[in-house]
Amino acid sequence: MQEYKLFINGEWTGSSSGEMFEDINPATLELIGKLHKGNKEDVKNAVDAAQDSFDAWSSKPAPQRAQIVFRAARMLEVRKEELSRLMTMEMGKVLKEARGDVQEAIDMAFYAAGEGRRLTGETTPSELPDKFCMTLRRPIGVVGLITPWNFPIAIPAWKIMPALVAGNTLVFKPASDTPILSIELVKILKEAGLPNGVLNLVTGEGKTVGSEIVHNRKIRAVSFTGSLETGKWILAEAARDMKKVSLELGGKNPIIVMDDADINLAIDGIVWGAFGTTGQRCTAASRVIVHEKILPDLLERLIGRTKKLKVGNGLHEDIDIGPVINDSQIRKIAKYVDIGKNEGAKLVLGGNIIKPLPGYFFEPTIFTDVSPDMRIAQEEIFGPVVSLIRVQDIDEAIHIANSVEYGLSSSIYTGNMRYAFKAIEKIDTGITYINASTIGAEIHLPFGGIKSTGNGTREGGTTAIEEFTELKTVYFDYSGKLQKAQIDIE
Ligand code: UN1
Repeated sequence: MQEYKLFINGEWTGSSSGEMFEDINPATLELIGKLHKGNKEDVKNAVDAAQDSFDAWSSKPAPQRAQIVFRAARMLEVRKEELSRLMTMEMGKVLKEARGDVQEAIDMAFYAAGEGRRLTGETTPSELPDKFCMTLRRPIGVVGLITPWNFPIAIPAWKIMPALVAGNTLVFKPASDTPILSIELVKILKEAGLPNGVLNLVTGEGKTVGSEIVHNRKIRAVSFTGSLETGKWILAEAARDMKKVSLELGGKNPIIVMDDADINLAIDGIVWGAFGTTGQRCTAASRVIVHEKILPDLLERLIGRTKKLKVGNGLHEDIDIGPVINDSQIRKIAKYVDIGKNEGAKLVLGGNIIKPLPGYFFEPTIFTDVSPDMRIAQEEIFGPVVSLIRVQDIDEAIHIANSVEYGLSSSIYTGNMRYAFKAIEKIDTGITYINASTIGAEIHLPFGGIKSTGNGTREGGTTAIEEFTELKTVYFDYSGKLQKAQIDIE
């Protein structure tokens, strides 16, 4: 059985606790690796290594830093198929989606590498003569990264690649359900020429490793993707040291289907949005808000289509839906199905754990007659469960779309431009799709949400660099005399 160590100051290092934890394939329950369980001491060592390497790394010209990321992108391309298979075994998502996940990391690496030759600031005229004004970007310092299991390589890449190009040094804690993909990513970056100490990886529990990352005073920023509960805790704790925090948290993403929509196209989007990645995306479509005129027809066709989906081990190319990540997640999904039934929603398909299979498999599940205030229509389930809500018109649809705590993604199916633009203007989410599902974000556009989904930051796009830099404003006075802004103006 392969054993995986921590990566501190360029060395694979055993954890100081000597303890280990196991990585299980959720489709077969087979053990796929043993990992060192890091603790606070290990994080401190990682932080010290990151701090010691900061000066040299941040002084290296950005295009040269980016060159290392570019080389890593090319290595990821070469290893795409192998990494995708490993991801399906470790995380469970079907092979086609795992390839997409690796591709997203490749895209982000190439994109971030390009930023090495931009990292742009602004120049603007001064209000005074012989004075030059500009802004420039500086790295933040030692940055802590905490990533989830649902995108085992894409989300680490969203954070690591731009953070490195921007000149930061990193302490990285991957999710304990999917650490191996992160370890492979770190190996690639090392091989691509990343100097020792610039990227350090500590596997282990949130309550020790994650907590030390959040509390260590030498860490100046924390980037976290995960649950709302943990996100709130991080924000509150990190505030004590005035750390910069960026959060990507949950979603309760709606698809609105209007009466003029192309129903088959909408069903394609619902099935993909609700059941793709077994519903384990923060962008998953967990609510479908349907115009009453087309609801019966849509429901019948949706049930028909969903029944055809094959659940099983995602390594087999004919499988549509892989397993749920672990035991506690599958129990949580089953609990929400009970909650929905007790609240009076009508379960029209699925609702059960699939028993004869050894792994954590759950039937794709559809509820109808869901009212917007039910818990299944409000809380993030993170599983293959979708709730249908009936509405009479566009205004009611948008009102219900907005009636949740989260604000990540949303979608509307319609041919009517008035409806489409209303949705763009009025839906309170960071992302809105027209005639496409709630998932499918591309890395060169900002990704993130409003309300309880985040704290105002965005990942990807030009905002990827903003997340990992601080601005400096520079006034360069070459007049040779004292000039006072505001006061010297006549
Ligand atoms: C997430 O669910 O955590 O748009 C990220 C998408 C993916 C990213 C999802 N490209 O669904």
